Amino acid sequence: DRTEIAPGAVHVPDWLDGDGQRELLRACREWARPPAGLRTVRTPGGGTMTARQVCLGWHWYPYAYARTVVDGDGAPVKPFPAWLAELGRRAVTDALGAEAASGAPFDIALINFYGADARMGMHRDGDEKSHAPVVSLSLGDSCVFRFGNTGTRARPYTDVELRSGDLFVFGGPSRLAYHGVPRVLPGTAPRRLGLTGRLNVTLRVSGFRA
Ligand code: MD5
Ligand code: FE
Repeated sequence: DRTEIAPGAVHVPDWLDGDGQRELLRACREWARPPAGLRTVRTPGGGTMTARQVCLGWHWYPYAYARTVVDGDGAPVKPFPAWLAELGRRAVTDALGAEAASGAPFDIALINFYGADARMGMHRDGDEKSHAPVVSLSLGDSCVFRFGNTGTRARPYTDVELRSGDLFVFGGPSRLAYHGVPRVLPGTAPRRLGLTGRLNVTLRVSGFRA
């Protein structure tokens, strides 16, 4: 089951089965621990993001990447594991085909945790040097994911409900599209997962020199 929302933007519901979701959640809980653990992101304008975040491979802070948590405890960013790169390659292959998955390996993960009231405003992800596809995996509570346009932050939007286990891949002309998470749907997580709130794991190719 695979739906192309826009050219290169593919939603694959239920891509991770229950065991796959539990395994990824377990890893996220390890990554969330200090040092270089889950943190609140402060924007240059003095605001704070409502989704909290932990990074692997490269540390994102608005609006650049570093190797240490420059806006937090200063610790070296946690390594990006080989198994996660393999998972990402499988995801791109399933969504867009083997050719789309043949480039440089994934080397960044941004993991966002959304409580019931967290949101993410419309933005584009332009801080990576590579324009390789981005992989998004959702765990826990469902959310409304808003997919927009490349040239403007404004409407029209396509709203998609993302559920625990869903895969979304943003490639080709959709890589630089505006997108956001206007709301989380509290209490919709699978009971057996044992997660209150929503986790999103994005895998990216930096295009930076090691
Ligand atoms: C989320 N995270 O659900 C989303 C999933 C972020 C972020 O937006 O920046 O951490 S990733 C959605 C995404 C990534 C790259 C491109 C596009 C969407 N897109 O072109 O629509 O927490
Ligand atoms: Fe984004």
